Amino acid sequence: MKKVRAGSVLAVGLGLGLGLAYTFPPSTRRPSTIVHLFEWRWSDVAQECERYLAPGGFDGVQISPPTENIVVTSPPRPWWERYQPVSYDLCSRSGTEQELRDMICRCNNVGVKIYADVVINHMCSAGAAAGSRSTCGSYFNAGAGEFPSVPYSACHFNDDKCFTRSGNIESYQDIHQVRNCRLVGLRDLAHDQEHVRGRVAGYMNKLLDMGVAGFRVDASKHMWPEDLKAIYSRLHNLNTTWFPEGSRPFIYQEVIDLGGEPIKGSEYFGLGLVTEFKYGAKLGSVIRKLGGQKLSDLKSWGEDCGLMPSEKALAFIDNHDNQRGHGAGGDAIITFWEPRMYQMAVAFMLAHPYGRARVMSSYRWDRRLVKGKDENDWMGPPSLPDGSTKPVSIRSDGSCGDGWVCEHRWPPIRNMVVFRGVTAGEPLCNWWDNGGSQIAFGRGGRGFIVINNDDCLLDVSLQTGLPGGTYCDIISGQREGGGCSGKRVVVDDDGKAHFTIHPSDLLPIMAIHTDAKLPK
Ligand code: QV4
Ligand code: CA
Repeated sequence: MKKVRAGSVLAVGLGLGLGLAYTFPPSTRRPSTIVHLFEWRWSDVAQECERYLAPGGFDGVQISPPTENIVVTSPPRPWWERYQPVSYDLCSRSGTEQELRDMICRCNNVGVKIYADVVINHMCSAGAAAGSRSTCGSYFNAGAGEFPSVPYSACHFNDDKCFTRSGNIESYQDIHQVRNCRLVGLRDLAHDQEHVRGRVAGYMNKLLDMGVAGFRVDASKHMWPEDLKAIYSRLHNLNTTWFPEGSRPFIYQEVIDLGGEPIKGSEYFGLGLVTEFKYGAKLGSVIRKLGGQKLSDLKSWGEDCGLMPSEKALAFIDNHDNQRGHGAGGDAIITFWEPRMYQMAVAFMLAHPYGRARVMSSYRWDRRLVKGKDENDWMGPPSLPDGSTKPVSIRSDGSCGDGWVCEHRWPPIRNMVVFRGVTAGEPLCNWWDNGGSQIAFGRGGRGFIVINNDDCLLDVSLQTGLPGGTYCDIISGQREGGGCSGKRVVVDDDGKAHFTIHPSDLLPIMAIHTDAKLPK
């Protein structure tokens, strides 16, 4: 069961970088935001749950694929080797099975759920040389379809169902190729077979029994919905050490659907949530003002402007693929490399009621753009000379060092996660815009945000819907003790307040909520 989190003092001093201890507001909110701790080691995830994510009101962590994968040496140890399983043994660059088990236990004990990224559509590349260059040392012979540690053999793959010359997916317009042929040469499993369904469900059930609360299902587009349904139907309920009797796994499925293909995300709605890639692509293009788009166009944000139904959507600004040009969204996607626009996009996502929100937490790499393509898009996590992943270091101001970006620790993003929890369930209201790129909206009587993405001053009195009082702006600072470390906003008794945002402000955003209200 989720333990009630009292307000906690964040010992790492996230305040103004002055080493001030930051006190999260009392847990009067419903945690709802997932953070993808991409490539983090299990021991670091466990510490982050205890020291930061629990007091910060995060709902859960998406962890990188925990299964044994091929060790790729050329290029040297790319991040994507983890999307090439060679067994379902639980040892990877993030740690051993015991470390995984320990982390799941520690995170659940403080009420932070774990969602595992599971790669179940395929095994490793058919072109991989036979051997035991794998993270646990298991032998495999991909060319022959032999993965004895599972076990899988040649008959457990779709070779007899794929009719393209290369054996790979050659056209996304052919739904049979997309499901039955190899995604970039990866051995494609035959999920219509009892043995394969049993092994996949067995792997997922082992994680559930360890305490995992759900899954990000990789490459879902490449599996038939009826096969996934058969597999999901075998999944255990969540572990009752931490979850109510009969709780079911929370599933969100990676299906890239920007339109233009016969396979639609809606085919998977009956099975769980679906990643809404249009979210980051469209919001990014609006914030970049591509084609004259402006923030006031977002008044109809949601199903009315072509997104999938909110209750089915896993919303995100960027993910581990498209932040490096691998997934969908192209140049519209905004990432940590452009922090001002990125925080505007994340703040909007966390303030808006649409979907289940996931925040990316990345690492820096030596990006080398040549004709718009990043030659180093393969680079793996910060690592030591022996190839092992570096621990995540936390600086005195609460930020991360050693190449870890920790967007989830950037104060405006951290504070907007709290905003999302405080306003959970509250409807969007009091929308205002200037017809350009200055907008504002409230969330019931609990929160209000103002964004200025125009090149001119925003200086306006607005109806916030909030109770009268003095509030701390949680973008320029936060409530600390009896005061505000950033701007203050006075809401008068009829809910109106005056907002001034200069286009040159560090972040042209202001946000207030009832947990950031000063005592009378
Ligand atoms: C190369 C050639 C192939 C050839 C093959 C032969 O490109 O044409 O057949 O060799 O062996 C890596 C390399 C890729 C290589 C492949 C196999 O980048 O060049 O193929 O390995 O050796 C990640 C990376 C891929 C990576 C893959 C496996 O993005 O670059 O491929 O891991 O290591 C579609 C899908 C969507 C998918 C997205 C990337 O619909 O589901 O493409 N997204 C998910 C994950 C993503 C992951 C995979 C799926 C595969 O988010 O991270 O791909 O698990 O849109
Ligand atoms: Ca497939």
